[in-house]
Amino acid sequence: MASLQNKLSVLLPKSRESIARLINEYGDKVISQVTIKQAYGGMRGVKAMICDTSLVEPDKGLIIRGIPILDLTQKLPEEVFYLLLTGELPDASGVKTLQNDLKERQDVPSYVWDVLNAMGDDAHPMTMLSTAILVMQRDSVFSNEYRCGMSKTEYWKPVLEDALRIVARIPAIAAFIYRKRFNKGQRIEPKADLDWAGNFAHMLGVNDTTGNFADLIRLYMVLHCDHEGGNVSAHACHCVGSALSDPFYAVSAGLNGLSGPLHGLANQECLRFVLEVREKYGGVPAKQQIIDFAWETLNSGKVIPGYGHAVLRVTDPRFTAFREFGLKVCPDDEVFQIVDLLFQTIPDVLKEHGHAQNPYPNVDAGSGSLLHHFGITEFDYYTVLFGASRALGMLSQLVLSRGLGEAIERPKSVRTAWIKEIASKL
Ligand code: AMX
Repeated sequence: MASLQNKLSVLLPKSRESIARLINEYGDKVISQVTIKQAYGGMRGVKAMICDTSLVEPDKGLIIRGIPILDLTQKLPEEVFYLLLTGELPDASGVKTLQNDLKERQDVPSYVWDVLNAMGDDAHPMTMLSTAILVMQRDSVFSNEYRCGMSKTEYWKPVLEDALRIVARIPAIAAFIYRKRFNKGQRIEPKADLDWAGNFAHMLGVNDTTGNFADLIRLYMVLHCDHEGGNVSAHACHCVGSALSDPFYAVSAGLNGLSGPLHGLANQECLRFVLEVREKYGGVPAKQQIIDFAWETLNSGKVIPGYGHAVLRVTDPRFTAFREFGLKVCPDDEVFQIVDLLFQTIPDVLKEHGHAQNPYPNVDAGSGSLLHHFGITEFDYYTVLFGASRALGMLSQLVLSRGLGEAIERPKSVRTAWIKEIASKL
């Protein structure tokens, strides 16, 4: 099977031509409208950007290149990376070629360790991850080749090269951040015979002889890899990349967006909530106690972490995948049992409360309990795992954006006075 580079060399020119024809023929047709509420409300639902890697359907959840995420849970993250980029799952030789491509690029420059070592003991792990990616910008192949001059149709090639370098190195960087920031000991070298996420699990240094932890990291990396183009991290990466800032700048920007508590940082809040329940009731509470605790939380004006979503209106299939993993691997774990009890009770509480448009769990409701089961109890680290996975989606979107020749982003902003004037005339 063709390498990613060869496959995209065939696919991208064809896609570019068909998009040029589409714009030529239908460029003036209207696909969306914007209301005043949307302009102030985070542009929810406004259709004004392109993302071919994945789609989030309110009643189905994440669909990657036409395949529902629950049909991809047995795949390796590198297979899903290939799928995101090309629209096809690789065969065995395609996976091997990609794994070799990543292994050739996995050595992290020593200055990255120096920079991370120089960061304070209180640096947030996400700041460390974003900094590590950004500091490697000096070696960007895209920036270098752009300086030397190249055709616009060739941009995607060095962008793909930078993307492969980031993907190849991110497990070692993320694992180092865990070990350094939480005093877990020396950095662990990767093994030659392991897959990308298997190596990630190995370098984290979790003591597990069953192989279940490596499977959890593989699953985690698949489930968080992409979620359309409009979420904060994907959009930040896309916007920065549209200025032809190289992938190191763009992914670092995306990771900074992921660090917000309404986005990727939410997963650490979820586990905190579950542990609060355990602490309060000295273990797994009765159903009625959980319901009472949920009402106490809501009545004090707080949200129930892990529930609700801006787009989804059903149980997030990624939560379902984590729950199934937990039921198989750690059904007797108290923390997992509380997650399961919350799943059985919170949707009805939120429906009765009547505020949340989606009373069902999102991806963050369950993932922390599984990491906790394997001894990764430092919640501040969880978003780094999310970020390592989301880099696959951000980079796929970036390579395709350059391959399709997308323009620099420049939507028109308007003043409140202008909106008031328009509104007064309606
Ligand atoms: N608990 C209590 N109230 C909730 C709620 C929850 N889990 N989810 C939504 N609501 C409330 C909102 O606060 C809002 O209240 P208001 O009318 O008083 O302002 C109302 O319901 C309507 O909100 P919405 O349209 O249903 O949600 P949204 O699109 O504005 O926000 C989200 C989506 C995820 C930020 C919100 O559901 C939330 O805060 N959930 C808890 C935090 C969380 O789990 N975040 C993870 C998101 C996934 C991710 O990106 N990682």
